[in-house]
Amino acid sequence: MKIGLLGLPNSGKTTIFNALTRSEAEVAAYANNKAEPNIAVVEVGDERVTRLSQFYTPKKTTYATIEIVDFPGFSEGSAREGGFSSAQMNLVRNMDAVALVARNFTDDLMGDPAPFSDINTVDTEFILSDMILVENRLERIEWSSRRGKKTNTMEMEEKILTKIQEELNSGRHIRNLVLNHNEEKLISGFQFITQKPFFVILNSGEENFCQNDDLLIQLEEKYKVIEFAGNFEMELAAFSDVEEANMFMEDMGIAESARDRMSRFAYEMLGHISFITVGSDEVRAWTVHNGDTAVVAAGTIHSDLFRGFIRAECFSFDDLMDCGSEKGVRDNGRFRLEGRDYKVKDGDILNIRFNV
Ligand SMILES: Nc1nc2c(ncn2[C@@H]2O[C@H](COP(=O)(O)OP(=O)(O)OP(=O)(O)O)[C@@H](O)[C@H]2O)c(=O)[nH]1
Ligand SMILES: [Mg+2]
Repeated sequence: MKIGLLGLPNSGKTTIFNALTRSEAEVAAYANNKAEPNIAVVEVGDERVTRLSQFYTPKKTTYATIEIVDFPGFSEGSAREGGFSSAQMNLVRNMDAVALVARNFTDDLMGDPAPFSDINTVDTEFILSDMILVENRLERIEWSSRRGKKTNTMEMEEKILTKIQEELNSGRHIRNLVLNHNEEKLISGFQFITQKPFFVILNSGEENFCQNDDLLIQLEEKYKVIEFAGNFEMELAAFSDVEEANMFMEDMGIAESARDRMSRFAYEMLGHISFITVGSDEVRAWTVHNGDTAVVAAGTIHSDLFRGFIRAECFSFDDLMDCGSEKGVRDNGRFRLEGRDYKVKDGDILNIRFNV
């Protein structure tokens, strides 16, 4: 899963990137907006994987991962030519979800925070960038049409793009349109930004963190929101003494690291769940969509397991903890054989039987 951090210059994107990834990318007021994005892969903290690793003592333990991409400031004009480069724009379009970082701290240079209008500025820019794609494509279809080269597919594309154009013109995201499977397929190549899962990271200062109930309620009427104390959490992430860091975190009223909160939030938002494979070689977490079947889950491990799927041997993490051993799981009748259409649940431990 790839999550892109986007927002106005100096909203604290790089600060949050550092807090999430324990990196030390340069944080600076008015850093160069032509800068390359920072990219890092973070492990999704998962207590179950940690416990299973202690249980099976495998050679290797692999947590699920999320890729975080920290983009340069996205402000008025970023969507147009001369703003974000086409390489940067393509990278944005390649994200699975977009996190809009909004400044909620007072800054000497930027003054008092204005998260609503900041979000609006960036959001308008997202809409504009999708509009540009739609218009370009519609123009090309029109061009083909004039030369008598308009295909049936183009005709269908034109219909759906016109619908999308209306939605964008009214300031709404493509995500809100109800599209059928065919329409989804026709437009998937565009990778529209406003079609992606989208949430706001409210980047609060140390002085006002956790005191923004009214603001959060207002924001949550329109957006999914998670609050971070970016600067504070970046400093915490750099602590080598975990206990000391935990003490500071507690004082601030933060229950979990920024990375753990973000992972949980993103999984819930994107409807992702984890299943786990265990053994003496490796204990490993895998990510699938809630509702995915056993055969799809098998396919995330390897295409051979998808092709040759026979059945899934299955029990849950809780079953194992309750019964104390795999034998205990069997003796208590909790060991299951599931077919290809079984809907995988969060925390399932699967062993795929296959034959190719
Ligand atoms: N007080 C306070 N300052 C912060 C916080 N987060 C970031 N800053 C400051 O804001 C400035 C910009 O932070 P960055 O993280 O570089 O912001 P950015 O969004 O990555 O900026 P660009 O990459 O230039 O768009 C720096 O001076 C930070 O120290 C915060 O939570 N509280
Ligand atoms: Mg930055």
